[in-house]
Amino acid sequence: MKTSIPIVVSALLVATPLLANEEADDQAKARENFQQADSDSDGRLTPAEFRNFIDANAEDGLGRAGMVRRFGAYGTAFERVDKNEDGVVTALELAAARRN
Ligand SMILES: [Ca+2]
Ligand SMILES: [Ca+2]
Repeated sequence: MKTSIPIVVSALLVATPLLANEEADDQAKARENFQQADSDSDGRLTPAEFRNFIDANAEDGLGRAGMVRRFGAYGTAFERVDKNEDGVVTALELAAARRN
């Protein structure tokens, strides 16, 4: 029964896209973009890292990122997301901003 685990895994991979809604898909992309933009991997985005994050999200057509990029409104977007005004943006702050 060596093959039973790979079969279960591939069945899950096939089923997942049917179960996932578009929003969950976007969130997964945004999470991936966050990790890539977070160049020092400290889980927080500096304004420079945030800019890369927005650009990546804009490429993927996520949320308002395209608009932020078009208008070069990175600073405004950063300030809006950085609720505790500590100069870095966490995944939690981004999640909170998405709900608004
Ligand atoms: Ca960082
Ligand atoms: Ca913050």
